[in-house]
Amino acid sequence: MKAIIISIIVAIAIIGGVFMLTRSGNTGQVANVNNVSIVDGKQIIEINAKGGYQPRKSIAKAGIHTIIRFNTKGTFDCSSSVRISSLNITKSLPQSGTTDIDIGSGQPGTLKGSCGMGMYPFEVEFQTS
Ligand SMILES: [Cu+2]
Repeated sequence: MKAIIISIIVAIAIIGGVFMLTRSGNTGQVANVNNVSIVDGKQIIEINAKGGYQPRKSIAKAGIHTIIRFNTKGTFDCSSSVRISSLNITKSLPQSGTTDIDIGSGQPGTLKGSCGMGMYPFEVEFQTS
């Protein structure tokens, strides 16, 4: 009887562990898939800025007028200062709110950005269909 109870407890612990692992894996994926949308012919890439950038990497379509929308919410760290050097863009974000950065039509390839000091990176991969 004791052995059965112990094996049930062990089984629950294993299932719980697997469940937590899959769940955290899924949330990461959802963030990557759902942050790019096309509204009125414009591509909008949403990135959360707080203690770094989430998602770190976005996949978008090349050749479409694109806006990167930064969301801040109580952001006091230096991720509130965004830099995309290849486009000569530096932008200060408010502590809370949304800030749209118009980057024109995305060129095929990877666009890299970071915080003002360069310690939090993010990138957008523009793919040709
Ligand atoms: Cu920084």
